[in-house]
Amino acid sequence: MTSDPLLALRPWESPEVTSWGRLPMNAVDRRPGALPLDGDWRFQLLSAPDAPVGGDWGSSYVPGVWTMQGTDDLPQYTNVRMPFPDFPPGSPDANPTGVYEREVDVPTDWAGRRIVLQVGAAESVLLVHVDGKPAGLSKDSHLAAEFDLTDLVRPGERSVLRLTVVKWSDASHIEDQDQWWHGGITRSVLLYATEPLHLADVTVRARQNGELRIDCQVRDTRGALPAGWYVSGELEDRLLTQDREFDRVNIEDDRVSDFLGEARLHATVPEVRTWNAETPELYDLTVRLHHSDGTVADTSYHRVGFRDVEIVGRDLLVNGERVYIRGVNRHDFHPLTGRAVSYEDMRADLVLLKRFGFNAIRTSHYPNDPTLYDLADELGFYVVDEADIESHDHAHEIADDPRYLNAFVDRVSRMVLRDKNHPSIIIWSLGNESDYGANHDAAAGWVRRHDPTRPLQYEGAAKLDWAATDDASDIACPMYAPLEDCVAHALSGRQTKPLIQCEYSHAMGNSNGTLADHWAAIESTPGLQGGFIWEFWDHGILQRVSDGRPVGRAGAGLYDNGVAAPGHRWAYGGDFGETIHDGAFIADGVVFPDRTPKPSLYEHREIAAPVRIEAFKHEGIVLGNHQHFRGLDWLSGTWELALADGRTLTAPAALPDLRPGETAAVPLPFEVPRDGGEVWLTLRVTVAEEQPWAPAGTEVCVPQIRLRGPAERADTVVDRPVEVDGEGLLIHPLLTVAPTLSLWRAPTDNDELGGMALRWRTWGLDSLVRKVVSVREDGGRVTVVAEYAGTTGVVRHRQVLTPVEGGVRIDEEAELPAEFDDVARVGSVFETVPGLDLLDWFGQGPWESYPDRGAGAPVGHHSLPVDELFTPYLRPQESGGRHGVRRFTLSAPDATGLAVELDAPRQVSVTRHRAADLTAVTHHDELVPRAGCVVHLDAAHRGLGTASCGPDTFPEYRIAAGVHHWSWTLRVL
Ligand code: IPT
Repeated sequence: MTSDPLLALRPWESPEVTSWGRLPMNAVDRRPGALPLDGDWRFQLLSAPDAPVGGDWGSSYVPGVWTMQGTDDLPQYTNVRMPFPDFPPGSPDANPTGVYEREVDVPTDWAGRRIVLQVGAAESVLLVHVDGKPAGLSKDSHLAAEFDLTDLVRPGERSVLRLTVVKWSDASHIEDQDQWWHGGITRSVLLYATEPLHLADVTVRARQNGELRIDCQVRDTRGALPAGWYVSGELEDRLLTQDREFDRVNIEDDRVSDFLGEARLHATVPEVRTWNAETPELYDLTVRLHHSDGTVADTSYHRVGFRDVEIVGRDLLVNGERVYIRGVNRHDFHPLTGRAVSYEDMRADLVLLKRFGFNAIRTSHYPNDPTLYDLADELGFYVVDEADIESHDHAHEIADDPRYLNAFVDRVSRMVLRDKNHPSIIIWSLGNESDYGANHDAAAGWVRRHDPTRPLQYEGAAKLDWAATDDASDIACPMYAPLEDCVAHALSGRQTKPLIQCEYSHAMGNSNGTLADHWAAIESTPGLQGGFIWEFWDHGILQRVSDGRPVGRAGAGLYDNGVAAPGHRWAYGGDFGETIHDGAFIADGVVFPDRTPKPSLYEHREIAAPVRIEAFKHEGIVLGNHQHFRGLDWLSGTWELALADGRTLTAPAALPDLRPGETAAVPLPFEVPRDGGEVWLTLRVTVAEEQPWAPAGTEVCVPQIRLRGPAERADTVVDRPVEVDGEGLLIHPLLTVAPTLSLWRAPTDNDELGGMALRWRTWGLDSLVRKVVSVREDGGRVTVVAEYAGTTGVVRHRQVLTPVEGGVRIDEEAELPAEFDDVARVGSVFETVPGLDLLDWFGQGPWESYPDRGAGAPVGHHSLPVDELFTPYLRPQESGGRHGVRRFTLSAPDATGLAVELDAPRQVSVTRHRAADLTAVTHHDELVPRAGCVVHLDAAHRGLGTASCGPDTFPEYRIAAGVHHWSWTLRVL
């Protein structure tokens, strides 16, 4: 038995105990005067919370997790499964417990003041001791805990502060989010002081019509409140001095009991500049608590956004507008720290999201650092603020378990108490993947009473019936629902509430197929309002390959452009020797672990385009403003006309003055040549006036329209034999491997987890055996018939090689038996000699694109070094494709090389890797690039879909059995 009362409670296995000695959560924001306690602390890792603390101290950086700082307790990744077998509320006996200690010199001038310790976040149980005396206890790994240390420290003296952090607990069972497990202190620690008379809470409500209401709670730690205290507010000097209405801001209605003072300030701001995600106007507000003589006792700073959120019928409205929710799920993640994120990190995340057209964030699956919401207010995002509750593995048992009731209400209410003043937060979420039970209803009841100004959502409640009106969700917020189900619901006449998917379009590996189809449906179906892509990050941890350890904070600069430096890799589940793990399922974001955008982000950017080309009409190009609140004045444009002959003409574009929803025709600045093949018009839209998230010149979108279709392809057949070998394979000076049939791609994560890859392997598509049937020569022309045998079927393939001016035309036909329905690709693959390192193409680009993910890649003339075509997905897979390619050249620096012309826009990829090279390895760093190029050109290529978690690609992007034709011409440059 321990004599320490904090340990005697065994709080790590007592879900009823959520805190002891912790101050109530509040939204008071005092900036100056705090004593930061971040930095290196003395540290030791115990094997269990009740193991004795020894004398052997190392050190650990705060904020940070010890799992990334050189201990033997390493990161572990599991999704649904708990990493230990104990049933809730149990935890394993082997329970890493970090003891952090440091001295604190309490400032002399804090004498007589109330002294508060704030621990930003610790996972999962925090115990606080000061000079060996217990000071408090807290749970909830993603909210701050504050403790009143006034009676435990002495101003002018030094105290020893000890923070003990227990990794596994009853709370772990409700923090079973799909991410790495760590242990440590992930947000800043600080000490601050106030007068005993202080602001206990401030609630700001600011409405679209300019009404401002500020409710203050006042307390005095000495007991009864002193007589005569009052509160004042200052909303930007200009308004205070200029606006008579506002001048009267004062205590209008103060109800004072002996120990809890309540005061309300009122004002109406005339001609208020309202807040929305496009124009996030904020007003500085300072709230002051005064002594009776007017001196200031306490101050709280706020940035106020005037806006309304409401649900009317089945629409979620912001300031009366039905806004589209172009959202993403974001975790706190960093490849070097694991979970601790700095202001700069959070800002960089949000800036990037703005640049790629996102306007909403779900804080999956826990409250974020308060700074994130400040940034969302400032940069303009609609936020779904989610409570730290996910009991995925034992969801059903916990949702109704009364022992966890307190924890549910505690976590939800503390989030709301902390974050209620942020205009960016438009919806509260009760958590994630925790089934639905009485504990949720209890938390929902608390929120609805405390903050009736925002809707509440919870996927677990809404999923039972999207139309239910008596559950804990005001929004139908399914995850990964088939698009047709969403559309059917919206058209059913049964819809009662907004339908906004809390997760959709799973971004694992090469993914996000059909995103444009989703948005076409959303924008054309009343009742559908958007959703949140899963997810922002690939959570790859930077790992040294030699010893398998996380590199940690010293790793800055050891990665570039999505790729880890030699000797390093992005670790995913299993890479730290974990036996229980969920592999690469943790690498499912739209950015790489170093925040490099994946190609799918360009797709999203285009889908979210604020200005679009609606049509080409006789009076000109019709442009439309697709924003909700802004004009086009912050944008500028350049027209580009891509001609099939290789030229691109440009001209400045004057964007019309359009209000949201309006369209107007503008004259076409070019003469379109009468003939000469395809003509594509692109409007390159950039930021004209610097935005807080983008300098002038930043590209915003590239809407495009085809002005004329392709010309007939004409080859002149010449009298020259085509050379083939005894197997009927083309002999060509620039090819090291002759063109053969390919039906296989290195499976994407979607192919693997969706079961397609297994089917393809079972059919033997990864190892087709070619057998030549006949080689017939007819003049210079050669016809080769071959059979490609899999394990369950045979494909008959015919290649007609015709000598044409400058090269050879290859007409191909493949007949897929009925069993080979829905294959990865049907096309040709060949390999080139080394040295052809530059790809120039006319087709979609420059980004990687696929049949169901091509909206962000306009048709034009593009050029990239071959080494830059490949996308380094963490687990190697099909990558680097370009859709809609009409022709390309592969050339050496001296402009020699080969040219390919295709019969129709086709999927083409040029990489350094065979499909078999990609499937043979598990991490990108193991790939050895080939010297030549591996070229695929496909008659048909299967869409990407999102089947690793959610719907597969649509039938129109799958490949049917039967006969496929394609034709291409190979020339020497
Ligand atoms: C869903 C989770 O909410 C999310 O955290 C993540 O795991 C995502 O899926 C997949 O990456 S839960 C899933 C079982 C539908």
